[in-house]
Amino acid sequence: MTTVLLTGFEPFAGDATNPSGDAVRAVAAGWSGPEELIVEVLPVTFDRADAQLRALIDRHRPDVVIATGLAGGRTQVTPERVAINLADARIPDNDGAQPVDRPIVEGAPAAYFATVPVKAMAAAMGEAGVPAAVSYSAGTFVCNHVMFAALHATASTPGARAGFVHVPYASEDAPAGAPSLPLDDIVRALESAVRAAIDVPTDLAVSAGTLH
Ligand code: PCA
Repeated sequence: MTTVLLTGFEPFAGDATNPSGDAVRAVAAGWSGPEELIVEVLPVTFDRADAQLRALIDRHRPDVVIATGLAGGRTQVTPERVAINLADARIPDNDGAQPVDRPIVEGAPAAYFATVPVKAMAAAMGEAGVPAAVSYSAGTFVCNHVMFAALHATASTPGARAGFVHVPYASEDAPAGAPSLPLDDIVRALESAVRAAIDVPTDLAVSAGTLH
């Protein structure tokens, strides 16, 4: 039986909601299998999110891990191509921690590429009618940290895949003037992304690159 771990985040930076946490709960509510879907909402703290994610991976041994988080200001749903081994926090996390220039895992590679098929995921989200594009930076805050931790934890498990999807604000809760998508669209996009991550064995051989 294929097991999928899908995570979102609790609110942070003074926001009342986080669309990633709301969306993964909705994906769980509508999931009809046949794969086993484990859904969890992680705290926005470097240390506790890392520990919780590793414990979930140890306990469930998922075949596919997809973590998700909010990238306020983005206009599209964005599968991330790369996680870097660096924590450099512009704002404190929800425990007040604000690491600067700290490796996530001492001695680990400088970066990991996503092992889920990011181009196929973006294409699947587009086909579901939701604007989507591959992103080449997950930032240096808790989302990048969790993506790096997921890739590090699954690096030596043959066949295991891991990745991260950043979502825009949900229209229902977006700050005035911020780009957003209806929460239903974010939910549909994540369902399509999870499905592609399970079903597509080799990523699309098309460019999803950027000039800057
Ligand atoms: N977004 C933040 C952390 C939690 C979240 O939802 C980030 O992009 O790092």
